[in-house]
Amino acid sequence: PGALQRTTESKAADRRFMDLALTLGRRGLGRTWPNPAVGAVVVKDGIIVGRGWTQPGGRPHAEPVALAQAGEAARGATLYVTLEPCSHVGKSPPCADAVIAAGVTRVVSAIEDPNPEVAGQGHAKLRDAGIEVDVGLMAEEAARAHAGHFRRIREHRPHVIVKLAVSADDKIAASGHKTVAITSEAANARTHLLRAQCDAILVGIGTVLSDNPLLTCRLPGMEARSPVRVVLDRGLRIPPKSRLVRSARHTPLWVVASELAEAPAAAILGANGAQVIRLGSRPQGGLDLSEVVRVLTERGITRLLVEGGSRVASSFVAAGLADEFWLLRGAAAIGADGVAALDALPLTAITESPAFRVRASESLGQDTLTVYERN
Ligand code: AOF
Ligand code: ZN
Repeated sequence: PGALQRTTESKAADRRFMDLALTLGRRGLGRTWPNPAVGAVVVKDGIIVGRGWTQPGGRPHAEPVALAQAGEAARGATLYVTLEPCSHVGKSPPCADAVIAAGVTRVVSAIEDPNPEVAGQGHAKLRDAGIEVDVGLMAEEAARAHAGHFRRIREHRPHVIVKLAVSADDKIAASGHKTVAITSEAANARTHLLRAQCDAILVGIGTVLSDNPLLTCRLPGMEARSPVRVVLDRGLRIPPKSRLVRSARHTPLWVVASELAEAPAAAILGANGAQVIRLGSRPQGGLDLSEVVRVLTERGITRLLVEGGSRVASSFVAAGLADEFWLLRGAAAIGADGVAALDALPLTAITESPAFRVRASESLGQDTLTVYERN
């Protein structure tokens, strides 16, 4: 084959291996916080000799896992990695050093790590060691996969996904906030998968009082992948007998309250295994969302799922804190007396906003899922 055809073939191969690295990396979503979920593939003479992804809790990093699997075969091989290999001595030695020591001769890296401790120095270190380094392949996909890490570093807040299930006529409940089933099994399974891929899931106290939700991931075999549950509960009204509190020893529960909330209520929650996080109250009384996302970031949360109710969802949207909006629409209508989807805002604030675009659209049984993404 001619040189041109060879380059076309190797470009396609590079894409295929990076795509695999991205798929492997996504396995860690929701489990690696405060670290990003990175994927890595080691390829020698066109054959995959090592695969790795960031392990639960964020360590080991993806590269040493893939290199260990490759062993001696890493010598002269190419490493595909979804984020720049780290150059800093953190809780583990730098991945860049491990890549050099393993004898890798080419690194294909999707994107630079904005972490100021890395920020290009990982790539530089590899180049200084004589390794060929190509940066930028599938960068957009990688930025999406690492959105939580990027926002945490650059904006000091998590990547926020607001999820809302509405009826065919855009209502979330029957009149009087009576709960009705809106979406089917298939849609519920999809949202439980989303829960597993987020670090924390947040609801308002109103939702807890009306629905008594558990907020765990209940897909078979994935129960251990439930996110941290966060309740915005200024006055500590969460009932000690709620399903959330009763399961707090098993799956973490953080209750965000005002500094003015009563101490005995906090003590009871603490005795049940929940953690109470206290924030200063604003004069108008409500919790300040920018404070809420700040404490969650300090605690390491990079991907936050906001599941309602309509008051909480609309306040995240109004505060400009919604990065993705997952709209599940059921097949049945509730009627004009039902509760509108976004408390203070119409749905069109997102669905017709030039600030958002549709990233994906799929049918789930009778329901439809539309994912909006901030431009
Ligand atoms: C990599 N590969 O798989 C991940 C990276 O505290 P440490 O030592 O675990 O370092 C955390 C930082 O390392 C994190 O903020 C991010 O910049 C990077 N994550 N780097 O080379 C990986 N997860
Ligand atoms: Zn590393």
